[in-house]
Amino acid sequence: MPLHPIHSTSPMIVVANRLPFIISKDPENGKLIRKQCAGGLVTAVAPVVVETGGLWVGWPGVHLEDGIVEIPESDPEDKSPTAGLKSSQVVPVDLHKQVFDDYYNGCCNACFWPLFHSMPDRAVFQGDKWEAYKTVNQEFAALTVEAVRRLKKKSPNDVPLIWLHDYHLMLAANHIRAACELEGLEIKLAFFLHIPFPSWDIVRLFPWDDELLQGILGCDSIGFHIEDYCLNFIDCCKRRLGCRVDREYRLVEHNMRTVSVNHLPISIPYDRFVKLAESAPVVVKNRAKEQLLLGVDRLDYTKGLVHRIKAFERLLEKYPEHRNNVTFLQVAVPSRTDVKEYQELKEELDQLIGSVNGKFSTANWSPIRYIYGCVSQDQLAAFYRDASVCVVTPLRDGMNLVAKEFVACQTREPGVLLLSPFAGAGNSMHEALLVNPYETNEFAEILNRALTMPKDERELRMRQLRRREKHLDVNFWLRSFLKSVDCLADSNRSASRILPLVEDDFGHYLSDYVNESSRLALLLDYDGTLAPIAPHPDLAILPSETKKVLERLAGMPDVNIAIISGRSVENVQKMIGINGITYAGNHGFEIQHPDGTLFIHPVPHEYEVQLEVLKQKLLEMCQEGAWLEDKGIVITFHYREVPKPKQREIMEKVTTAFRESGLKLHHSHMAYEARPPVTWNKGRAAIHILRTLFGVDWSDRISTIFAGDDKTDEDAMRALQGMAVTFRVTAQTVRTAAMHRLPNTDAVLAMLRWIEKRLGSRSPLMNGQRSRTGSMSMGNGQLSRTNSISNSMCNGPIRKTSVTSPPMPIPGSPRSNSPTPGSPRTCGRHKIITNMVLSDDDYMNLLNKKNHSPPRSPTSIQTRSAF
Ligand code: ADQ
Repeated sequence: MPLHPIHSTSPMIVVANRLPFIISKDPENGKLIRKQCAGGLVTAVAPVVVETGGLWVGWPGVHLEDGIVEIPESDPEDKSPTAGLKSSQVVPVDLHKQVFDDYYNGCCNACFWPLFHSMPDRAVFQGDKWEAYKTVNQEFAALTVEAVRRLKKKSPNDVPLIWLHDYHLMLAANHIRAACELEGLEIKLAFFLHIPFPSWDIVRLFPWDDELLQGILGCDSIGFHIEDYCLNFIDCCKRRLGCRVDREYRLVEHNMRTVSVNHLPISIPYDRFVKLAESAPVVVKNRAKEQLLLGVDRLDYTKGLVHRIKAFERLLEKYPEHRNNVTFLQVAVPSRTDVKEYQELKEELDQLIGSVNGKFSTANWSPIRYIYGCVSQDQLAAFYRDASVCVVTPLRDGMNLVAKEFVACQTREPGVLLLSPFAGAGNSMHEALLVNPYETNEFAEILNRALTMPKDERELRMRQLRRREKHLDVNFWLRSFLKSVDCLADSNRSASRILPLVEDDFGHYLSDYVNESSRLALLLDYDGTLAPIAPHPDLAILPSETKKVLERLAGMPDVNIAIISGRSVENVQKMIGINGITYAGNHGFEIQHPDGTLFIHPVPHEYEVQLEVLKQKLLEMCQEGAWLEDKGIVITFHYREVPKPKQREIMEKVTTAFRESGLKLHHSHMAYEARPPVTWNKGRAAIHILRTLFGVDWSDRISTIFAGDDKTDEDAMRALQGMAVTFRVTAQTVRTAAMHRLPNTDAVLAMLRWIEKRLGSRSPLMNGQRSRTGSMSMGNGQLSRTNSISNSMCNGPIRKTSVTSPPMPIPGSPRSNSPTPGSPRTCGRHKIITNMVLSDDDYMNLLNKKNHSPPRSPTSIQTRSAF
């Protein structure tokens, strides 16, 4: 138990890959027994779980053929920190052997371990292993929710604190959160990473980085060892996910929640190590003048063992006076011994040690003593106590506890700590001699310096190191963690929240891109972007304030607004009701320009026939609140209002109807949609609109902003990548190609207001007339045709048109019947252009033009407000 017990105000559920002890079968009677494993984490955290009546969820360390029936109670003689943990407080996660192997070895060890240690060449990215990782995380999550239910049943008023540990469980949080929200179970969710969190340059190599980051963001509070890792994480959230962040207060906004990111340097049970060192018998019998260099590591390629032995070899070459007088004792714990890479590392190390020993050994002295195995805590403490120099030189390490254990055990003649700056510990243990393990010569020099350091300097350095580690021990770490999640019994902490997004905040996103002289194209989705989502499309009303700002913007010179919606063009126009802007309906299949030009993308005749059949079938299914929205060439079947228990049945029926009619089913917000089977979407429609309005070189001259909330908007975000600033309005865990995320429609309004203010000095257009549409330099014949029919037409309200497009052949169909391209048709007061589809070459050329690039996310440190 810690000397000063730490009280948590919440019962704690620890979720880690491993249980805090190892379960194995007693070879004599076949009964399950607990074996201790006394790491720092277990020592610090297990007492809190015991004290708060919490639970520990984890894998027991063995696959038991007949499944785990019951976790054994601890031995009455057990004095370890987990002794008080009753079997009823342990939730074992029993996983299928193959799935576990894919998750643990295939994903955690073969991918995350090297990647997070900034060794991407060693990382293996495999989709099936990632799937196994997801499955196992879900399994852990399900058992954690079960644990929450158990605690809630016992004491309904408690809010359990769930603490997820390490890179094995980066996706569990959102599953836990979703299940608990559904059942109304209040919880606190925290995560701690024991390894480094690398920079964006490394994280972006992981093919599913967005899922990973959003998985971690499922927690309320995230902990890393050092500040650098916190800033790396925040940077990734900003650059990969487009989240709002506050670097100064270490906050990230995601799904309308503020997630706090804390640097919590882990440490050791300092006093326990001091006691061990004071009582441990001498195990290394040195000669009077002999000095002991010590290395203690898991045998892992991140620990820099090969580099260390090479530096020692260089020391003996350069400073022969150390021969016969200095011994290097390397203790290496076997680790991941079934993995080829680790077997190869062991072979390399064996050979290197053999070669150095062969080169320098004498009859009475060998330069390197090598223990490949675990040593007892007593023995370890004695090594630490009696070593002259401890060499802690990982190539990369989250923290490294060995450095701290050595310092704690230095109870006699003070030694020297050599520390790599690439270990988290290098960040705070300033009095250690820092050494870059990659610089063999320099390394040898520093080894020599450590071995010859005068006593007064050693004393001074060690005293400072010990003072700090005593104060910042593992209990301090635990207290800091509990404080960061507002669960420390004897302390108050006012949680920080990211300030709500306000108008001025858009300066960070847009001020480099939009200024008073910009020609601005504003491309906006309607539902969920301008108007809040409602139970029925007719109820999704444009807020009056948004309408007013849009009207004023539409009246400004050099501002063009286009609304690109999944509604029919007539309907979206009716919902918005502003003149002088472009309306694109049916995901851009119909585009109505303010000058009256109506573009309708041609659709195959077969599609129209199939659609008619499907329509009839779907109409028959319009029961129990389901209804069909007929938008012409697109139809949408809504089932939002269908009672929950009936939804699955109706979804199956609809899916069958789509399959039978041969049409592709598109899923949107609680609805299914049939769309023409042509390569046209909001992205191509957006480019089409921009090209029509501004000419083929629009991206050189126009500042373009796109905002949308839906999956269909992603097509536009992708198409406009590098040519526009894009926003995804979402409060969900979604993958997006947008540069930034906005939480809701209010944020879109704030953006419009900011733009209005920015362009405020412009005078409004007279009579809503836009002269420039016709005066653009034209890219090709098609465009000049569009623009030649511009100003004189359709200034009044636009009439509903019932235009059917000419049949377009399905490629390969015997009914192929190409329409005559090029000639605009007239229908009422509207010109209808049917051949405005960009060729793929044109389209690619356009995408490749990036001269007029929108600004990338700023990376400078921000203060108060979040970016
Ligand atoms: P590890 O990579 O395991 O931990 P480290 O922090 O050095 O690295 O901890 C190793 C532990 O193993 C120490 O407590 C040490 O005493 C013990 N140990 C090493 N060799 C031993 C031996 N031969 N016999 C017995 N015990 C031995 C991960 C991260 C680290 C981070 C910790 C804690 O990689 O960076 O410091 O988690 O968060």
